[in-house]
Amino acid sequence: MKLYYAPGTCALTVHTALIWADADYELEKVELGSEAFKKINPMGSVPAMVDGDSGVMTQMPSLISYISGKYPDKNICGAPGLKNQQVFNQWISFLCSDLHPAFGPVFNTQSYTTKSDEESLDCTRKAASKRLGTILNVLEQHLAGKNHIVGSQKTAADAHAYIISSWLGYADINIDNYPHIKRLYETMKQDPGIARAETEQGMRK
Ligand SMILES: N[C@@H](CCC(=O)N[C@@H](CS)C(=O)NCC(=O)O)C(=O)O
Repeated sequence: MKLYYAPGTCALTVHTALIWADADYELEKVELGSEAFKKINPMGSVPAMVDGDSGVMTQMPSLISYISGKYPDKNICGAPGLKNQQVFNQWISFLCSDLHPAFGPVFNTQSYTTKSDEESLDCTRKAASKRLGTILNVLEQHLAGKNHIVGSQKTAADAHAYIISSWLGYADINIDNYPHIKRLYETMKQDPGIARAETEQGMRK
Protein backbone atom coordinates (compact mmCIF):
# COMPACT_ATOMS: atom_id res chain seq x y z
CA MET A 1 0.00 0.00 0.00
CA LYS A 2 1.15 3.51 -0.71
CA LEU A 3 0.12 6.41 1.50
CA TYR A 4 0.28 10.00 0.30
CA TYR A 5 0.88 12.26 3.27
CA ALA A 6 2.03 15.63 4.54
CA PRO A 7 3.68 15.77 7.98
CA GLY A 8 1.51 16.64 10.97
CA THR A 9 -1.78 16.17 9.15
CA CYS A 10 -4.64 13.73 9.57
CA ALA A 11 -2.71 11.36 7.28
CA LEU A 12 -0.83 10.41 10.46
CA THR A 13 -3.88 8.44 11.57
CA VAL A 14 -3.79 6.27 8.46
CA HIS A 15 -0.01 5.93 8.73
CA THR A 16 -0.41 4.77 12.34
CA ALA A 17 -3.16 2.33 11.33
CA LEU A 18 -0.81 0.79 8.72
CA ILE A 19 1.84 0.35 11.42
CA TRP A 20 -0.61 -1.12 13.95
CA ALA A 21 -1.80 -3.52 11.23
CA ASP A 22 1.76 -4.64 10.46
CA ALA A 23 1.05 -3.81 6.83
CA ASP A 24 3.62 -3.42 4.07
CA TYR A 25 3.49 0.19 3.01
CA GLU A 26 5.40 2.93 1.32
CA LEU A 27 5.05 6.67 1.82
CA GLU A 28 4.98 9.56 -0.57
CA LYS A 29 5.22 13.07 0.84
CA VAL A 30 3.14 15.56 -1.14
CA GLU A 31 2.52 19.28 -1.26
CA LEU A 32 -1.04 19.98 -0.13
CA GLY A 33 -3.18 21.61 -2.79
CA SER A 34 -0.43 21.47 -5.43
CA GLU A 35 -1.39 20.94 -9.06
CA ALA A 36 0.81 17.83 -9.11
CA PHE A 37 -1.01 16.25 -6.16
CA LYS A 38 -4.46 17.28 -7.47
CA LYS A 39 -3.78 14.88 -10.35
CA ILE A 40 -3.81 12.13 -7.70
CA ASN A 41 -6.52 13.53 -5.39
CA PRO A 42 -8.54 16.32 -7.03
CA MET A 43 -9.27 17.71 -3.53
CA GLY A 44 -5.52 18.30 -3.06
CA SER A 45 -5.85 16.94 0.48
CA VAL A 46 -4.30 14.06 2.35
CA PRO A 47 -4.62 11.23 3.17
CA ALA A 48 -4.83 9.36 -0.11
CA MET A 49 -3.87 5.73 -0.54
CA VAL A 50 -3.38 3.13 -3.25
CA ASP A 51 -3.35 -0.64 -2.75
CA GLY A 52 -2.20 -2.53 -5.85
CA ASP A 53 -4.71 -1.83 -8.61
CA SER A 54 -7.27 -0.24 -6.23
CA GLY A 55 -7.04 3.19 -7.79
CA VAL A 56 -6.70 6.22 -5.54
CA MET A 57 -8.69 5.89 -2.31
CA THR A 58 -9.42 8.97 -0.22
CA GLN A 59 -11.29 10.12 2.90
CA MET A 60 -9.69 9.18 6.19
CA PRO A 61 -12.57 7.08 7.61
CA SER A 62 -12.75 4.98 4.44
CA LEU A 63 -9.00 4.35 4.57
CA ILE A 64 -8.90 3.15 8.16
CA SER A 65 -11.96 1.03 7.47
CA TYR A 66 -10.12 -0.49 4.47
CA ILE A 67 -7.05 -1.25 6.56
CA SER A 68 -9.21 -2.66 9.34
CA GLY A 69 -11.05 -4.90 6.86
CA LYS A 70 -7.79 -6.11 5.34
CA TYR A 71 -6.30 -6.93 8.75
CA PRO A 72 -9.41 -7.90 10.71
CA ASP A 73 -7.60 -9.36 13.72
CA LYS A 74 -5.99 -6.00 14.57
CA ASN A 75 -9.20 -4.24 15.65
CA ILE A 76 -8.00 -0.96 14.13
CA CYS A 77 -11.58 0.29 14.14
CA GLY A 78 -12.52 -1.31 17.44
CA ALA A 79 -13.52 -4.77 18.54
CA PRO A 80 -16.21 -6.55 16.50
CA GLY A 81 -19.82 -6.30 17.59
CA LEU A 82 -22.74 -4.13 16.64
CA LYS A 83 -22.50 -1.75 19.60
CA ASN A 84 -18.70 -1.39 19.48
CA GLN A 85 -18.89 -0.60 15.78
CA GLN A 86 -21.64 1.96 16.34
CA VAL A 87 -19.57 3.67 19.04
CA PHE A 88 -16.48 3.68 16.82
CA ASN A 89 -18.43 5.12 13.88
CA GLN A 90 -20.04 7.74 16.12
CA TRP A 91 -16.69 9.02 17.38
CA ILE A 92 -14.77 8.82 14.13
CA SER A 93 -17.63 10.81 12.54
CA PHE A 94 -17.47 13.31 15.39
CA LEU A 95 -13.71 13.72 14.91
CA CYS A 96 -13.86 13.93 11.10
CA SER A 97 -17.10 15.82 10.59
CA ASP A 98 -17.34 18.09 13.64
CA LEU A 99 -13.93 18.59 15.26
CA HIS A 100 -11.54 18.51 12.28
CA PRO A 101 -13.51 20.92 10.03
CA ALA A 102 -13.83 23.39 12.92
CA PHE A 103 -10.10 24.07 12.42
CA GLY A 104 -10.82 25.31 8.87
CA PRO A 105 -11.03 29.00 9.83
CA VAL A 106 -7.88 28.60 11.95
CA PHE A 107 -5.70 27.20 9.17
CA ASN A 108 -7.40 28.82 6.19
CA THR A 109 -8.93 31.97 7.68
CA GLN A 110 -9.34 33.90 4.45
CA SER A 111 -11.67 31.24 3.03
CA TYR A 112 -14.16 31.87 5.83
CA THR A 113 -14.66 35.62 5.47
CA THR A 114 -15.05 38.02 2.56
CA LYS A 115 -13.06 40.64 4.50
CA SER A 116 -9.30 40.76 4.39
CA ASP A 117 -8.29 43.29 7.06
CA GLU A 118 -6.38 41.89 10.02
CA GLU A 119 -9.13 42.73 12.52
CA SER A 120 -11.74 40.76 10.56
CA LEU A 121 -9.39 37.82 10.12
CA ASP A 122 -8.68 37.88 13.84
CA CYS A 123 -12.44 37.90 14.60
CA THR A 124 -12.88 34.87 12.31
CA ARG A 125 -10.06 33.01 14.09
CA LYS A 126 -11.50 33.91 17.52
CA ALA A 127 -14.96 32.69 16.52
CA ALA A 128 -13.37 29.42 15.35
CA SER A 129 -11.54 29.02 18.68
CA LYS A 130 -14.77 29.57 20.58
CA ARG A 131 -16.61 26.99 18.48
CA LEU A 132 -13.70 24.55 18.88
CA GLY A 133 -13.98 24.94 22.65
CA THR A 134 -17.64 23.92 22.54
CA ILE A 135 -16.91 20.87 20.40
CA LEU A 136 -13.89 19.87 22.51
CA ASN A 137 -16.09 19.88 25.61
CA VAL A 138 -18.11 17.02 24.11
CA LEU A 139 -15.00 14.87 23.72
CA GLU A 140 -13.70 15.96 27.12
CA GLN A 141 -16.89 14.80 28.83
CA HIS A 142 -16.87 11.51 26.93
CA LEU A 143 -13.29 10.79 28.04
CA ALA A 144 -13.93 11.28 31.77
CA GLY A 145 -12.90 8.03 33.47
CA LYS A 146 -11.80 6.46 30.17
CA ASN A 147 -8.39 5.66 28.73
CA HIS A 148 -9.65 5.33 25.16
CA ILE A 149 -12.41 6.79 23.04
CA VAL A 150 -13.93 3.39 22.17
CA GLY A 151 -13.97 0.50 24.62
CA SER A 152 -10.88 -0.42 26.60
CA GLN A 153 -8.31 -0.65 23.79
CA LYS A 154 -6.71 1.82 21.44
CA THR A 155 -8.32 2.37 18.05
CA ALA A 156 -7.76 4.66 15.10
CA ALA A 157 -10.13 7.11 16.84
CA ASP A 158 -7.50 7.62 19.55
CA ALA A 159 -4.80 8.17 16.93
CA HIS A 160 -7.04 10.68 15.18
CA ALA A 161 -7.82 12.51 18.42
CA TYR A 162 -4.06 12.63 19.06
CA ILE A 163 -3.14 14.38 15.82
CA ILE A 164 -6.08 16.78 16.04
CA SER A 165 -5.18 17.62 19.66
CA SER A 166 -1.68 18.52 18.48
CA TRP A 167 -3.22 21.43 16.52
CA LEU A 168 -4.87 23.13 19.53
CA GLY A 169 -2.04 25.65 19.95
CA TYR A 170 -2.77 27.04 16.46
CA ALA A 171 -6.24 27.96 17.75
CA ASP A 172 -4.80 29.49 20.94
CA ILE A 173 -6.37 26.70 22.97
CA ASN A 174 -4.44 25.39 25.95
CA ILE A 175 -4.76 21.61 26.20
CA ASP A 176 -4.38 21.95 30.00
CA ASN A 177 -7.99 23.16 30.00
CA TYR A 178 -9.04 19.71 28.76
CA PRO A 179 -7.38 17.28 31.19
CA HIS A 180 -9.02 14.12 29.81
CA ILE A 181 -8.09 15.01 26.23
CA LYS A 182 -4.58 15.85 27.46
CA ARG A 183 -4.32 12.44 29.15
CA LEU A 184 -5.29 10.66 25.92
CA TYR A 185 -2.88 12.88 23.95
CA GLU A 186 0.00 12.02 26.28
CA THR A 187 -0.82 8.31 26.27
CA MET A 188 -0.93 8.25 22.47
CA LYS A 189 2.30 10.22 22.22
CA GLN A 190 3.99 7.27 23.96
CA ASP A 191 2.43 4.74 21.57
CA PRO A 192 5.18 2.99 19.57
CA GLY A 193 3.10 3.11 16.36
CA ILE A 194 2.54 6.84 16.61
CA ALA A 195 6.19 7.39 17.52
CA ARG A 196 7.28 5.41 14.44
CA ALA A 197 4.83 7.24 12.15
CA GLU A 198 6.01 10.64 13.41
CA THR A 199 9.62 9.60 13.02
CA GLU A 200 9.01 8.37 9.45
CA GLN A 201 7.29 11.68 8.67
CA GLY A 202 10.28 13.62 10.01
CA MET A 203 8.31 15.02 12.96
CA ARG A 204 10.51 13.32 15.61
CA LYS A 205 14.12 12.25 15.74
N1 LIG B 1 -12.49 14.78 4.50
C1 LIG B 1 -11.07 14.57 4.32
C2 LIG B 1 -10.34 15.74 4.95
C3 LIG B 1 -8.88 15.72 4.58
C4 LIG B 1 -8.20 17.02 5.00
O1 LIG B 1 -8.82 18.07 5.23
N2 LIG B 1 -6.88 16.94 5.08
C5 LIG B 1 -6.10 18.12 5.38
C6 LIG B 1 -4.90 17.74 6.23
S1 LIG B 1 -5.34 17.29 7.88
C7 LIG B 1 -5.57 18.69 4.11
O2 LIG B 1 -5.04 17.97 3.28
N3 LIG B 1 -5.69 20.02 3.96
C8 LIG B 1 -5.15 20.72 2.84
C9 LIG B 1 -6.14 21.09 1.81
O3 LIG B 1 -7.33 20.69 1.94
O4 LIG B 1 -5.74 21.75 0.86
C10 LIG B 1 -10.65 13.25 4.94
O5 LIG B 1 -11.29 12.78 5.89
O6 LIG B 1 -9.68 12.63 4.47
